[in-house]
Parts: sequence; C-alpha cells; structure tokens
Amino acid sequence: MQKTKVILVGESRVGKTSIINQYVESSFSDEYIITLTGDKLAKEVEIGDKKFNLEIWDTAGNEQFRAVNKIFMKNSKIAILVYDMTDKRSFEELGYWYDQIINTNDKDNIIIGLAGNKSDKYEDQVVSTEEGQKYADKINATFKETSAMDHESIDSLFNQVLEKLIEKEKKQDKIEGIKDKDKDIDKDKDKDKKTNEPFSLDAKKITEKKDDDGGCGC
Ligand SMILES: Nc1nc2c(ncn2[C@@H]2O[C@H](COP(=O)(O)OP(=O)(O)OP(=O)(O)O)[C@@H](O)[C@H]2O)c(=O)[nH]1
Ligand SMILES: [Mg+2]
Repeated sequence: MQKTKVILVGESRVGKTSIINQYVESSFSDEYIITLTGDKLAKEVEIGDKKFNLEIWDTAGNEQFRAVNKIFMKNSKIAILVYDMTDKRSFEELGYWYDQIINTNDKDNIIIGLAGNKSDKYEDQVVSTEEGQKYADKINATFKETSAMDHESIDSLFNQVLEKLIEKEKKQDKIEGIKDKDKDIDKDKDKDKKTNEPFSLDAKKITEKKDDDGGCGC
C-alpha cells in the first residue's frame, strides 16, 4: 500500500495537534500541551478503490522550537496549513508557513490544504470565510473551516486533499503512459533500422561480387 506523508503546519495553538488527534484517534482535549518536536501518527484510509497508508506529521508552531521543522517537512505529498479563525495573526502568518513548505518540497507536486480551525467559536470569528477562501485560491489549496473540538469537517479536510492527490497521480500516470507509448514507437523505429542494416550490407556484398565478376581481365 502506498505510504503518504502529510504534514500540518501553522502558528502555535491553532489546533494542529488537536486536528490530528481527532482525525486519527477521535479524541479531543481542552488542555493545551505544546508540541516541541515533529511527531507522527499513522492512519489507513480508503478513498474509492484507493488505499492510503497515511503518515501524519505534527510540527511545532512555537517560534522557539520551529528550527527542527524543516527536517520533518521534506518529502511531503500533502501539507495542511492551519490557522485559528479567532486569531487574525495566525492567518497573517500563513505566508511564512507556505514559504517553508514550498522551500522544502517540490512546489508543483505538493498538494496543499488550508484549514480555518475553531469554527465552533463562530461568535469570536475574526477571519471571515471569504478571506480564508481567497487565500486558499491564491496558493491553489483546498479549503475547509474545521472544528477539532466538534469533529467538524475534519474527515472532509483530509478527504479533499487525498482526492486532489488521486487526481494529480492519475494525470501523471496518463503523461507517463503517453511517454511510454512514444518510447515504444521509437523502439519500433530502431527495430526497422536494424532489420534494414543486413539488407544494405548484402546489397553491398552483391555489388562487390558483381564488380569482381565483371572485373575480369578480358
Ligand atoms: N474551541 C476549540 N478549541 C480548540 C480547537 N482545536 C484546538 N483547540 C484548543 O486550542 C489549544 C491549542 O491546540 P493544539 O492542538 O495544542 O495547538 P497546536 O497548533 O498543536 O499548538 P503547538 O503545538 O504549540 O504548535 C488547546 O487548548 C485545544 O484544546 C477547536 O477546534 N475548537
Ligand atoms: Mg501541537
């Protein structure tokens, strides 16, 4: 089964650890336990006929512990940028996290999702849905407003990015298929060349022989 690395990034306290715990273990805690280093949890999921062995990486949002994050970001297939919709600064800092992801991965290949978390606290919402969507469009990301507390849109957040990954891989397979076909055509051309070679050699021999025959001393 395909192993797929997913990484969650964003400012401290936006709810990265809570989203992962809710998605993988269906659990939530009010208590805040700071993430100090990269940590991973595994989950198997099925989307249609495709099975994924997800390796979901949690990272530290706190500035003091960010230095190690780059190591964990590498080779990700999916990155989920998280902000807290009740905290404007966490939204304004998304550019920093986007750059980190792009600088450690292949920009054209990584799938990006954006999560505006803590949607249960809608009375305190300071980042509007429109602002979130606009930023998602700008960075070509899928977008969901989530609540790790209520398990709201958590599964669909992951399903959305996985579906996008499936789509991307299908397109790549098609391109590879076309390339392989082109290679086969080239091989056939080579084959033709090779079969022609002995013929032209023979033709040369025949000409030489003729010359020998014809070149008699009479
Ligand atoms: N109301 C509400 N609280 C949440 C939600 N998600 C997380 N929290 C709370 O927000 C606090 C921070 O959550 P974490 O998941 O630890 O945040 P984090 O992004 O992992 O933070 P760092 O590890 O410092 O980077 C905790 O007290 C959580 O209980 C949510 O959807 N709604
Ligand atoms: Mg954490």
